[in-house]
Amino acid sequence: MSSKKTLNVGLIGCGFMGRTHSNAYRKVGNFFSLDRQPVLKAICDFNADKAAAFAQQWGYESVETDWKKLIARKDIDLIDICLPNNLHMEVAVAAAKAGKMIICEKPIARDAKEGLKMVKAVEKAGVPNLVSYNYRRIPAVTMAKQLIDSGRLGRIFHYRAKFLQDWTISKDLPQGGDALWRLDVKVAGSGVTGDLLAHCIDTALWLNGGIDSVSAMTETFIKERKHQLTGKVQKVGIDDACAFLARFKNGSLATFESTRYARGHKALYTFEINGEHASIAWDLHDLHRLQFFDHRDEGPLRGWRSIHITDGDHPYMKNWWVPGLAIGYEHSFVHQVADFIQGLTSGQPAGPTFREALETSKVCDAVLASASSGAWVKV
Ligand code: SOE
Repeated sequence: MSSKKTLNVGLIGCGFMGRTHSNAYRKVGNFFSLDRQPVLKAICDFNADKAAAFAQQWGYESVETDWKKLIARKDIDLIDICLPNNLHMEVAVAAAKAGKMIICEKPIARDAKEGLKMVKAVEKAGVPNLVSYNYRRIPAVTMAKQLIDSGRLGRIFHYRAKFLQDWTISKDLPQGGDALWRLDVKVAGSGVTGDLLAHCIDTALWLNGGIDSVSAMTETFIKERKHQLTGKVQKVGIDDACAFLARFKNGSLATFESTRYARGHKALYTFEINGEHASIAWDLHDLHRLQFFDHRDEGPLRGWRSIHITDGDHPYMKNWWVPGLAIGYEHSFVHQVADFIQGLTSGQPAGPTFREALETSKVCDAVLASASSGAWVKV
């Protein structure tokens, strides 16, 4: 048995994200040297059968069906919120008041107004907090951050990002309920803007600094869908697709695009950044590669390099296998937990904290405001 201090986790929500986070808590101590060991103390879900099956599958010690009871438990250090967006604020504010550390799934909340309440609650309570924008922690993306921060690209002129999916094209797909809450505006807050573009915006703010203003357009292609919970055909309130132009505070120009109607694309997140000296490009479908072009490699052999980010001197990689062996999507969540725990130890909190993630929600709000007014909107 390990003599390390424990980090007792109470996770709420047994969906897809509950699985990615649970996997991360289980694996992190095997691969990273940390001074705290996560313990899967309790899983919480409104549905008792679902929670019991999840506890069995992932090795949780106990089950709760009421998140208020979970938060009240003295043996829980960290509340992990893997719930639909409409529940983030209430749960996070209560968890902060109870003095718990919090990891919350993205986006921080349905909008920046709710997000701000969460920021105030965690800052008042002084509890460690993090929003789960996992793509920052894919080694190739972290490497992009290191290259930019080291000045390798020089002045940045352009930022281009896309997140494409195709899973909501069928008009027969209902909205609302279990796995489909992302289609219900009351629950999700928005469609692709808060769900997918939020990832692109988080990465962009991290890599390229703040966004000054945006000009956006959105579309809802299927106007009515049956609601899974009420059984009634109801108006669809989410944005199915969104594209926007942005001006960054550093003077660079950007385009962002997201849709759930790009037939053939399941989760294609890509970005490209063009600087004075060099450009970089990344693609989630080839996530362990970073494309890099350096103008200073002059001569007939100049060209784009495809760097396999799998060596011991690449971010996070020395913790995994031997050089050259790739890792995947789930590892970004393991890195997130490792960084969170290292942040507790060092006193330098891992980001994005709630306050940092609020910036992404402010941009999403500005994008939606611009799409509805047709005007440029300051963030
Ligand atoms: C939506 O399909 C979704 O699961 C998002 O909610 C996630 O944040 C994204 O990483 C993958 O797609």
